[in-house]
Order: sequence, then C-alpha cells, then structure tokens
Amino acid sequence: MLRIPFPEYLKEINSKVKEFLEKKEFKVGEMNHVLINEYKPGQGIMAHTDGPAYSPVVATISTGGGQLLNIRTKENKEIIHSVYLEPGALSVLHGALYSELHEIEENLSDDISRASNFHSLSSPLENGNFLISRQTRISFTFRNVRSTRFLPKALLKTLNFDSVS
Ligand SMILES: O=C(O)CCC(=O)C(=O)O
Repeated sequence: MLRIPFPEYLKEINSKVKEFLEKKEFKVGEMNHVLINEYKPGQGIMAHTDGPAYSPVVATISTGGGQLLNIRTKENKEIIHSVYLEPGALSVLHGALYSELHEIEENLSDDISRASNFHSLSSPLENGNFLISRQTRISFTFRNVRSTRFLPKALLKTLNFDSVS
C-alpha cells in the first residue's frame, strides 16, 4: 500500500486511538490505515476476516447509529459472539477473534439482548424493547498495514499532500 497523509481531523482521532491502545497495552504499530464505511439501515457487511496484510489489532469507532457485529467461527460459521457497536463506542478486534469471521447482518433493527456487551451498553431500550432500529452508521476502522511504500515527495506535492504522516 502507498502512504498518503491522513487528513487533519483523522490525525487527531488517530492519536486518541493510539493513546487508548497503548494504555490497554495492545501491541500494535502505528495505525497507518483508516477505512470509513457507511451503512444505511438494512445494509451490512458479509462474514469475512481482515487477513494477514494487517496487524491483528483493529480499532473501530462507531458514529451515527449502532449495529450488531457477529463473530462466527471460520470452521462451521457458528456465531460465538455478538457485540453491539453503539454510537460513540470504540471497539477493538484482536487476539483469537481476529482470525475468526466477523459480519454485520443486513437488518433494519438489532436485537441487543443477543449482545455479549448488553450490560455495559448505554443505548436506551426503544419503548422497553430490545429491538433497536438502525440509523445510518458510519464506522472508522483503524488498522496497521504491515508493509507500506512511500511515494516520491514530488508526486505527493503534485497530489497536493505536503508531508507524509
Ligand atoms: O464497520 C465495521 O464496524 C466493520 C468493518 C469491517 O469489518 C471491514 O471493513 O472489514
């Protein structure tokens, strides 16, 4: 992957993510990659692993609405965890779970009673109901790409980047 600088607003968020990961003693290099996904209600992401191009510590910030993330075993696709990614939350996928599959189902609502983190959620129940309607969710997923290449300074300048972060 080619290195280009993060925009200013992401640099600030990235340094907070870094601070958090260091405090929790996660062993990961600099987060040099961010993927921004937008999910409208009813949209999700199919079961997948992030693979060997990244270090196995991935940090995701959720904004907008929440979504339930399932972790499935690679072997028989059984759901072993469901975590509700609520707005404002930072979630970290690491360790043994990194190599299993994760997915977000294409639903219009999420049953948060299924969530392993149910008791630590701050999301209020909707009318005492465990089903939370989806709102558009935008996630920021920070990763460490193990192998990157620098672009020549002249090319960065042509592309309007002043420096590489
Ligand atoms: O948006 C999320 O929370 C998950 C994103 C994800 O799994 C991916 O982009 O590979």
